[in-house]
Formats: sequence, C-alpha cells, structure tokens
Amino acid sequence: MKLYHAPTSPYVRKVMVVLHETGQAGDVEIVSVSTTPVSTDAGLAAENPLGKIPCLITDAGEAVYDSRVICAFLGEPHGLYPADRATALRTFEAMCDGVLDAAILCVYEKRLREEGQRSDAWVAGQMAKVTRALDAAEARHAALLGADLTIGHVALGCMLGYLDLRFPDLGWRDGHPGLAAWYETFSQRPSMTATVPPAA
Ligand SMILES: N[C@@H](CCC(=O)N[C@@H](CS)C(=O)NCC(=O)O)C(=O)O
Repeated sequence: MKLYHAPTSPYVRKVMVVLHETGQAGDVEIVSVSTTPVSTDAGLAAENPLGKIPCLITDAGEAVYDSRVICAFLGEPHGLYPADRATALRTFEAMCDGVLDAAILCVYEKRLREEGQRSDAWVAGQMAKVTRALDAAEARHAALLGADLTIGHVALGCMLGYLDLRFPDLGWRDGHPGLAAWYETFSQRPSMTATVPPAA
C-alpha cells in the first residue's frame, strides 16, 4: 500500500495511528506531499480529485479516501468499530473531524488569504464549532470510549493533538478537565508518540 502523507496533517495522523495500532505500519510506503487548496499536488490530484490527504493506494491499485474511509478500511478488521456502538463511534469521529475541518479553515484563512480578504466573524463562527464540540466531547467521551481502542479514541486523540499544535493559546484544557486527563494518558501511547507532528 502507499499513503499520500504530510506529517502535520491531523487526518493523516488518524490513519498513521490506526496503522501503528493494528500492526500495519510496515505495510505502507509513505509518499510525502505538500498540498493546499491554492497549490495542489498534481500526483495526488491524479489519485484523489479533491487533492486532499490522506489518500491510500491499496495493493490492488485502488485509491481510498478520505480519512474516515481509510480508517474503516484498515481498522474494521481489527475491531476498532465494535458493533454495539459503531454508529455512535462514527458520529463521534465525524464530530472530531468537524473540529479539524473548522480549525484548518481558520489556519488557511490566516495563512492563505490576504489580510483584506479575511473575516473575523467567519473565523469566530468556525471557532465556535470547536468550542461546542469540545463541550460535547467532554460530556460524552467517558461513557462512549471504553478501555479498548476504538476509532473514537483515535479521532479524539488526533483532534486534541492538532489543537495543541495549531492553537496553543486556545486553552482547551480549561473547562474540559475530563478531556485533559484522558489526553494526558492517551498521548503517551506508542502510536501517538510515533506520530507527533513537527512544530512547523
Ligand atoms: N475530510 C478529509 C479532509 C482532508 C484534508 O482536508 N486534508 C488537508 C490537509 S490537513 C488537505 O489535503 N488540504 C488540501 C486542500 O484542501 O486542498 C479527510 O478526513 O481526509
């Protein structure tokens, strides 16, 4: 298999954590790319018309995207979607990914838009999604995520790691003591320490 990859992408990190946790990390050749909405990697776009990472190429040559589909492809056979709460876990993953979507739009707004094009109200609206989802995760994670690893654990860990990377001043731990304690432990897993993004 081949994986289109960038080390700071939290969606790529989800896939890498699943690969490590399921013993498949050695089965994947990493293809490093740099891609943004205003500078799309052509080789990647030939496989994924959306031009987004992660994109997995299976041994049969099939392109699989996005991170939710790839994680299910890799993780379902390894029990990451227990049948008794698979839909709840997928919804929780969608919420965590939605935080990433909102956060990344804010990062792009700052990095890729000229100053005169930026909208403070629009950024505030995106960050409100982040805050509401953090509150929901604080209320929900303990009952939903048990001791055994699921896709919910992976999505939450990568989401919180990305907030630390790109929004260190957000202070998400304030008001979310359950998440803070959970992440303190979860971030020490070998799959998480092996995929810590570079500070760039
Ligand atoms: N829903 C997608 C989101 C992937 C995504 O937005 N990846 C970013 C990198 S972190 C990207 O490739 N951006 C390039 C673009 O938007 O053109 C997933 O879960 O895989």
